[in-house]
Amino acid sequence: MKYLKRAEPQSRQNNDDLVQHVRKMLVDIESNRDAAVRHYAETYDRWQGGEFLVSGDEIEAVRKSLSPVFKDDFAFAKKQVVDFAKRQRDTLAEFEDEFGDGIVLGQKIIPVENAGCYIPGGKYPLISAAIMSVATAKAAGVDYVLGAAPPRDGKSIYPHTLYALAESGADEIYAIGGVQAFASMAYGCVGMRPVDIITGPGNAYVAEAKRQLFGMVGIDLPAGPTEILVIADDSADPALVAADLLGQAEHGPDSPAWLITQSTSFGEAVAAEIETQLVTLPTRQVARASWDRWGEIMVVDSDDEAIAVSDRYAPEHLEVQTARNDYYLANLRNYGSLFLGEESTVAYGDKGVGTNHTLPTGRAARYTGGLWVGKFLKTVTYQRLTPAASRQIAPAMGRLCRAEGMLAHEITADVRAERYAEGQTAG
Ligand code: HSO
Ligand code: ZN
Repeated sequence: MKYLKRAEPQSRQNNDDLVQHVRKMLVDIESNRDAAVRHYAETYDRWQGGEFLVSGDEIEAVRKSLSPVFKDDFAFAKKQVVDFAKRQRDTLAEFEDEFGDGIVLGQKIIPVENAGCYIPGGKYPLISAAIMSVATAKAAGVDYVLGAAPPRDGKSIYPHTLYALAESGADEIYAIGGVQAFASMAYGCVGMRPVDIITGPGNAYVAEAKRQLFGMVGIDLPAGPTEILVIADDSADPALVAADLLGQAEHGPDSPAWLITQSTSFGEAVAAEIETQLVTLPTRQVARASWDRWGEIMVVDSDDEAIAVSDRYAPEHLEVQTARNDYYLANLRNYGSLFLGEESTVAYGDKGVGTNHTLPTGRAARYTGGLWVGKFLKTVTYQRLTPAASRQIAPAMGRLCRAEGMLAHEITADVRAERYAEGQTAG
C-alpha cells in the first residue's frame, strides 16, 4: 500500500485534567443533587429558566410553528428508522426447549424499563439523533424514555430538536445539557426518573461522563468524532466520492475521511476534486481543517488488500463504489454501517434512510455494531427441571462444586440428590 495523502502525525493528548474535572462534577451532583445540577446548568448552559422539564404548551407551540414540509420529511425519516428497528427486533427470538430429559432451558427478551436519550447542541442541532435513540428505544418497548437537549440562549431547546424528541415518543423532555444532563439522568435529579441506560453523543466531557457512569447505568456506545472511509475504483465518479468525503469532514475539525483505491489516477482525481469543491463549500472552514489534518488517500494492489486495510481502520461509515460491491459485502468484517454503490451515501444513513446513525468510532467497529433495538433489550435466561432431572445432574454438578472448593455450593446439589432420590417424594 502507498499513500497519496497521509494524515498529519497526531500528538498524544493527556486527558487527566478532563477525567478529573468530570469526576468532580459527578461526585458533586451525586451528593448535592439539584443544587449542583442547577449550578452547572447556569455556568455551562447559561440556564435562566425555572423548571428543566419542558411543558406540554411549549411543545404544542413548536408543533404549530414548524413547516409542513419539515414535518413530512421528519415523518418519512422516522417511519424508515422505526420500520427497520422493528424488523431487527423481530429477528430476536424467545425460546424454551428441552436440553436433556427433564431439563428445560429458555431465553426471554425483556426491554429496559427507563432510558435517557441525549441530543447534543454543538455546531449543528442533530434533529435526526432524536429519532435514532428515542424512537429506537420506543420500538424496543422501553416504558419510559426521557429526552434531553441543551437549551439555546439559556432558555429553550432548538425548536426542531424539541419537535423531533416529542414526535419520536419521548415521555418527558428536559432542557439540560452536557455532563449535568447525563448525571441527572443517571442519578434522577431535577424531577427525572433515574434511568437504566443513557444514550447519545456529545463533546469530550460528555463522552468521559458516560464512561465514568457506565456500570451504574448502561450506555449505548463510546461515540467519538465521526469517520468515513470510501473504497472506490475507476468505475466510480471522483466528484461524488469527493463530495461524500467532505460530507462527513464538515462535522468537525477532528473528523477523518479516508479513501482506498487501486488506481493512482483515480486517487489523484479525487484529491483534485476535493480542492475544487472546498473553494465553494459553505462549511469549508471546518471541512478544510479536517481534510488537511486527517484526510488520507491510499493506493492498494487488490480488492483483498483494500478489505484488509479497511478492516484495520474499522471505520464508522464505509462506502463501497466498485464493480465488485457484492464481493466487498461478503468479505468486509469491521465497519459500523456499509453504503453499497454510488446511489447510497452516508448522509442518507445520517438523516433517516432507516439504519441507525449512532455507530462505533475509533476502531470500536472491531467489537460492536451501532445503536439498535437490541441495545435497549436484555436477553435473559431461565431454567426449570423435573425432580428426576434434578436428581440426575446433582452428582456431576456437586463434584464440579467440590473441584473448585465451593462446599456450600456442593451442598445445594447434594440436598437435591437426596430429596429426589428414587422412591422419595418431593416435599
Ligand atoms: N454522521 C453522524 C450522524 C449525523 N450526521 C447526523 C449528520 N447528522 C454520526 O454517525
Ligand atoms: Zn454525518
